[in-house]
Amino acid sequence: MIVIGEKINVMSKRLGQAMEARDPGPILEMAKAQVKAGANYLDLNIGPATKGGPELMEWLVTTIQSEIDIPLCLDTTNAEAMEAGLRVHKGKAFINSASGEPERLEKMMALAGKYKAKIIGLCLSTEGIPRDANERVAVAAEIMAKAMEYNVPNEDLYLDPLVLPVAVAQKDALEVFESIRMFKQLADPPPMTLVGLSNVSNSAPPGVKEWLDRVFLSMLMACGLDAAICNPLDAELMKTLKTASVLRNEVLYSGSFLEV
Ligand code: THG
Repeated sequence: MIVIGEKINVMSKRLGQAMEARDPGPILEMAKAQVKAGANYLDLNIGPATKGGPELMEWLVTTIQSEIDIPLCLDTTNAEAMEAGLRVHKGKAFINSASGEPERLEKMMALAGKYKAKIIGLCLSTEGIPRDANERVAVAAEIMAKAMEYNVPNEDLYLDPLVLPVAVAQKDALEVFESIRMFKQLADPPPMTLVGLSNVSNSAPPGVKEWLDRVFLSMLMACGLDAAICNPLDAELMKTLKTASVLRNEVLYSGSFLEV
């Protein structure tokens, strides 16, 4: 199970300001905290970054990788910013993300082929947000076809069903479980699966949101989920993940598995 730390985000007031000021301090501090807590990758979310996106992404990638040896998940819809980050990235990056939207799909998949990166395929199209598992699978199939065109192997393609907040789309969680199961049936070897976990608890109050994230993660892991963009600083979430990994026979059981 792959953990991608979500906390370096332009929407965060403190880190958004640090990005704008090119102040490495708060960003490196958050990067190190997430790695210490067990993140395998760090998501760098700069949003659409219409102004100065390439410079910002290049600065973030080099700043973090000059101090910490960890691969990154470059989270932007700006293809120029994506390539600027990939050009300086050490190791195998995640492109976050392609979608069913034709221009974004073409550009991002071309970058995945060129840089041998992993890529997230988000189930979102020009038709909008998919309503159920079938609509998600339809978008996923288009993304898989494009991946094949650019020689991106299924082991590097992470299909994301697009998680919606339970507060606004309660029935949708069931469609997300079904999507994960269906994605795994689409090809052999199967594509990988990923979610943005905390989307589910968006706008939920503190004390509730952590439980939504933890229980949702364990249910998704029962469906075969391979990776999550999530908050590794929630120690209980990380224990949930570890326990589910034992039950999936991926981590060896011992009476002290939660301590190591
Ligand atoms: N799929 C993919 N990428 C993604 C997402 C996804 N990237 C962005 C997002 N979704 C995942 N990352 C975050 C990062 C931070 C927070 C949530 C998701 C976060 N949320 C606060 C909360 O929930 O309380 C604040 C939210 C708010 O501003 O209201 O910090 O789905 N591929």
